[in-house]
Amino acid sequence: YMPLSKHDLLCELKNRVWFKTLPSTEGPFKALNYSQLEPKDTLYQLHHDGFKTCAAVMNSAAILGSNLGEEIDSHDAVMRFNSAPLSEQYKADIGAKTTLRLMNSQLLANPSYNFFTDPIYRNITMIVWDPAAYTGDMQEWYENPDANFFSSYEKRRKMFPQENLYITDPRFYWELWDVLQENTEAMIHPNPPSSGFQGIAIMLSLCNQLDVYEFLPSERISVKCHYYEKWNLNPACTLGWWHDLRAEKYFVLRMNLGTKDDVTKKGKCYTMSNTSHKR
Ligand code: NCC
Repeated sequence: YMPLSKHDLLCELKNRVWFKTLPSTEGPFKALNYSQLEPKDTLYQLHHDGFKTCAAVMNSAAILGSNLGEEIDSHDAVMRFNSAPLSEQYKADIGAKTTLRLMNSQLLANPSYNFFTDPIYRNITMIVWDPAAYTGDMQEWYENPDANFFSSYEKRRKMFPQENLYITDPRFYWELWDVLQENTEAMIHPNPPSSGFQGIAIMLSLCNQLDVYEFLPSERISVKCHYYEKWNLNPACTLGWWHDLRAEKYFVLRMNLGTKDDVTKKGKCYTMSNTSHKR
């Protein structure tokens, strides 16, 4: 085990981890005619010029009191995660702009998230992922996803054909997992990386500069889980359990080109990607 330099870690992510959406011409998705159903443009056709500056904003409660809203909104593109709300009461700390939203499949499968009615899921690019087996059997996955989201996807695509809603090809996050494991001294859990870490990898393929907020916890770190849930107290939200967040966060810290002060005061890490890929 030889720790890589900042630059080499970033190169590993850029060269070995390729974000891709569902192969609509493979297995069950071919039979189901998903190529008719999926958005006309791929994610990289849609955002073909890439972005100069991007922000990825985690759902951590530690962002409360940060007053980073304006700074976050000043980026060309902002990625948010899962059900992260955008109401007026949080605006000063988290901003109001969303360009992309990365969601796990629970958001579509469980009606309590109001995926079909909540305006936070409108007029933005959305990507949904579901934990599939490492072996990558698409038929098995379609028949037995972790959360039953395929029917919601199909319904939503028919409802809003103009919308840009994508499903992640599981091979993407397993490639990311491989790179994470190879660059972590200990064995990590054999589960897909968290939405935040997946989002960082996606944004690095779209952005020249990426600022990540409250993935590396700031000095506002607490047992509170999300900025939008007062009584969800659980240190595992920040430190990890099902997802190996410690490995993910240490990886991001090792790529960080910003100052120590930005991490402690703002919970901010930054990376430069120079070449945004056109795929
Ligand atoms: O909590 P979650 O994560 O939605 O968070 C999105 C990203 O922010 C990071 N985070 C969050 C809170 C915190 N205190 N510190 C953080 O660093 C997370 O690590 C994550 O990268 C997920 O990754 O999809 C996850 O989703 C939730 C849950 O499904 C959704 O919030 C919808 O309710 C999972 N929690 C549970 O299933 C109970 C979580 O394990 C992973």
